[in-house]
Amino acid sequence: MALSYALHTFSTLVSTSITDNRLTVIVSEYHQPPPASDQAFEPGINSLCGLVVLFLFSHLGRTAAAVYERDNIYSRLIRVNCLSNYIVVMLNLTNVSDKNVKVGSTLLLIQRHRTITEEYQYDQNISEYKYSVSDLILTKQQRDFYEINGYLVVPKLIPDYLLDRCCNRFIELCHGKAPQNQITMMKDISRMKTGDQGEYLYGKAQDILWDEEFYEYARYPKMLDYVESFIGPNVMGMHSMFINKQPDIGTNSSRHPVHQDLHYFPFRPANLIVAAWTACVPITVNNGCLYVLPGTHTGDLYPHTYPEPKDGEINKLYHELKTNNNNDDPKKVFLEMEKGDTVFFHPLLIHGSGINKTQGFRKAISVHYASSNCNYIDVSGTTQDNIKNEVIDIMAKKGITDVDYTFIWKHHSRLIRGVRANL
Ligand SMILES: O=C(O)CCC(=O)C(=O)O
Repeated sequence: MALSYALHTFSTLVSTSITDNRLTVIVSEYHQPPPASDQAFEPGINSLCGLVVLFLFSHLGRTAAAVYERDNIYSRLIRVNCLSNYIVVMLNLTNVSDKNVKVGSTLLLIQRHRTITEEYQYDQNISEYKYSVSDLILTKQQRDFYEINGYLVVPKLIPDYLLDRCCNRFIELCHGKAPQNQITMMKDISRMKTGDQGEYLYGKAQDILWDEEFYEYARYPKMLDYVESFIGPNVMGMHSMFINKQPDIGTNSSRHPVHQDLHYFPFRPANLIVAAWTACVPITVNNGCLYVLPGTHTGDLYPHTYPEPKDGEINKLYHELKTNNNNDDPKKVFLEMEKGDTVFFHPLLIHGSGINKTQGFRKAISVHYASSNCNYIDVSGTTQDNIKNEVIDIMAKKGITDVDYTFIWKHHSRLIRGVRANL
């Protein structure tokens, strides 16, 4: 059926709205007789008038809907799909007075509500998507941008109240007022020497997925819709942290040197892994925003090691790309973000963050998601050997010996959506 005709079929689209996972569509005045050339359409009735209200639940792209009928139209939902910038709703219409009389199938195209700004430029025509699996929630512009650049900023994705709860939980943890359970509290190397306490001492809370406050962030449905678009429906949280970048005391320890996250991960394929990183406060170049090198996700995983001491003090496990001459790279893009803005990025994307030159705390929260269809790999003898051995040594110092690297990952990870497969 020609789309133009399909659009014609419902002559008036009264309104559409999307809240969370619910799409409400109100259409009225179904009255167009079908064109004679359309063989698929068996009219039965020449003119129908009425009002159809659809409530589509769950995730767009999957069929799950309740259809409300009014007047003389009985409508049954056949399919809902996302196509480029449109939501496509396919209905089967029947005369309500005689449900056996088939009126016909109808395609309804609804311009997608743009929750995302349209400012992203994309100047390449992508014929085959490699770094994302579906357009469940992504517009074409967003998907193309991620494919080309390896990252995507979604403005205001996470609500303030949720981030405030995470910030409060971090402060409670800093003061021993919340159960630590699986969480590791990481101290800033420079602040350890000054005898600071609380928020001034702790730079990070790691492995936070089993804390119910932080978990609300990790499982936020709209964020998972984005994650699912990148890696598919079986979503595991593999690595998680709340990052508190303290004011730098002149040692540069607040920087995060340039690196690729895949260096840390003993699972593949890389394309089924994505990071989500959300600003909990306004983040600028001045307080040490993230920077990225667009397009580097299409390259290899490079060797990493600790930076030179001359570059300043460095926190534990903060490895740097060995061939680090990227600091003055003209392609470097600084991601200044508002509270709630979220950047998704590929694990091969080269990135880092700057020094906090302000007197405030730069706070962010992040989860690395992977498809549970990924597989663990043995990184022995690869460029990842050094990080594996270092993590195993840290565990041994805590009294946990005879465990392999994958055990540690299995222990901290959590299934968040879909089913658990290999990880
Ligand atoms: O939050 C930051 O400053 C850096 C985070 C980062 O680079 C990472 O988690 O890979």
